Amino acid sequence: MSSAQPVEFPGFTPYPAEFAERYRAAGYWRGETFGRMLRERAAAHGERIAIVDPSGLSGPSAPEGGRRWSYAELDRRADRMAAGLLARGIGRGDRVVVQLPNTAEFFEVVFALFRIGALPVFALPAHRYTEIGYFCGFTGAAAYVVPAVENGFDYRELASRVRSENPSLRLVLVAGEDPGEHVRLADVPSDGPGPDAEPRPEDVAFLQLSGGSTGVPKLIPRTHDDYIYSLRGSVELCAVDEDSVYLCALPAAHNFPLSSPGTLGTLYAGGRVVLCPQPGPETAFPLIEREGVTITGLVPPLALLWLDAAERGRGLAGAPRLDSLEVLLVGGAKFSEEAARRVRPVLGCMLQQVFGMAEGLVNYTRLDDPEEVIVSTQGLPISPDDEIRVVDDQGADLPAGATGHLLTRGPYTIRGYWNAPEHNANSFTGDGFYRTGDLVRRTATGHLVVEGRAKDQINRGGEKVAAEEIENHLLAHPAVHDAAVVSMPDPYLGERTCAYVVLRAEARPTPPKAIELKRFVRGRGLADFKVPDRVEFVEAFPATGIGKVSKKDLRAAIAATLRPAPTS
Ligand code: AMP
Ligand code: DBH
Repeated sequence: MSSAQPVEFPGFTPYPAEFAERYRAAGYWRGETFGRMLRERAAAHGERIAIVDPSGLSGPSAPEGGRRWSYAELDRRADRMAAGLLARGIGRGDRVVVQLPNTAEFFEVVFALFRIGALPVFALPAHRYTEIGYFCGFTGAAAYVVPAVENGFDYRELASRVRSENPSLRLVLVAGEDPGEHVRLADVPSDGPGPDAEPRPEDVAFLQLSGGSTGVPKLIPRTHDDYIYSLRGSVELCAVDEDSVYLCALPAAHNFPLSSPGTLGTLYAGGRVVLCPQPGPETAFPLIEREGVTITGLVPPLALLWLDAAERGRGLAGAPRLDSLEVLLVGGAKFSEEAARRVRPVLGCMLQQVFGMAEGLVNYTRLDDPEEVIVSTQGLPISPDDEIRVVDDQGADLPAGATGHLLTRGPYTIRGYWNAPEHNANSFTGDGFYRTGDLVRRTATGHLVVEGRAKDQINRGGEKVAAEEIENHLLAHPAVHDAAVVSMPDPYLGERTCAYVVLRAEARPTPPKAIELKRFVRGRGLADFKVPDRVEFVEAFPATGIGKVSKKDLRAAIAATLRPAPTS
């Protein structure tokens, strides 16, 4: 098989040639691709288990304890799936929206697409009509892969609706026994010919999603070269090797469990991935014991749940033993120092904080950092060539210790969102630094501490909500004149969403109830985590000096409302 001719991928901002050369010369980009990576692992590890899937998607014939695919089997399945997809007209450069739960099929499909050079678009199981319709429309997706029914939601119906509205969508594949009017994923694999050319390492391998801060989610093009470098770096810093067993408890498509070091990092290292169908301790703990899990990653609210459950279970007869667990990664949102200190004594493993973003840059505390550093910072970048700038509002560089805007550029950080010239003008500096929207401070050792956020986003325990997106949905309600969505403090999730609403004059005599507005937003077919947690009606918004809505004042107002009244 030859390396393919370049395929035009309009809308992609490549790394400038001098940077690409530098990253290759430094040995970061080694010309690897995901397709070849799996082939090489299958040659090296053959019968070793790559993926354990304890879930029920596999039907009644599933062996006890679920399915176990060796590297050789995953490799073979990816080939057969690739051939089947090709036969059904999915080709190089095509976009395929993949919305699968934590099941083995996710990897079969994704590696098949990597081999073809088709691009997975990594949707989350929580996404609904609004998001999926947008992904399919904006990317001109050729196919959409879903489970049948998961957590009571029928994805086949969603697929039918999205398909009827998107002429580009030629194929809907259903991972389940009853595909409805669509095609059963299990009927796709074939022994036909594979792709006649391999994707190139510098090609875009997939589109990841941005948590975003604007009305429209942005798509993040990641190349084989750059992403595999971030895997290699992560694997080294998290000490993942052939003996590692990674529990994927968060949704597999999210960048954190995918790559930090995540499932793909673990497969890169020749280790074993155990898929956890639900992230709660009642499901995860028994799996940790049974499968000898050594490493996993959690967002802070889940880490708190695990800590509490482990504390309750300690010493109880029959409580699952977590002795095999060596490293717990926590990231996605700020992990409080207080909770961080509990990890080692309660779970008996190392804590590794991770501060990352789907756009690229990932920071880890090092396993040999002093305890104080591990509990109080969000780590150091993966690469010596991750350029970090902390700047003030005017863009002037700040010294260590000062809090400012984090800008970054490096060997695995994108140079632009896909097909978004206007956003790119705001999100990147002229010389290619990504404006993360995070407010950070550097310690004397260079460790980053996340101090806050400048971007207009609510971080709901790791699930990101773009204020503008929800405001737009509220504005579509006939009674709503204006809306401003802000974060409110929450002991469990860190932040929740509060929507401030100004009603139209004509709606004031019979104002809608808060619940009605929430229902309205949910009814627009939005991921559940984006529905406002609280709605407050006001006559007008507080204004800043130049007359913009002062979200700072709104945040202060809701925080004051929620604060318990002083007792003295
Ligand atoms: P996303 O753009 O959805 O990939 O989310 C990335 C964002 O999550 C970062 O820019 C931060 O705002 C936030 N984030 C990720 N990890 C951490 C962490 N360990 N501490 C604080 N914020 C984090
Ligand atoms: O929140 C994130 O997006 C995130 C957190 C930790 C991430 O993308 C990552 C690690 O790679």
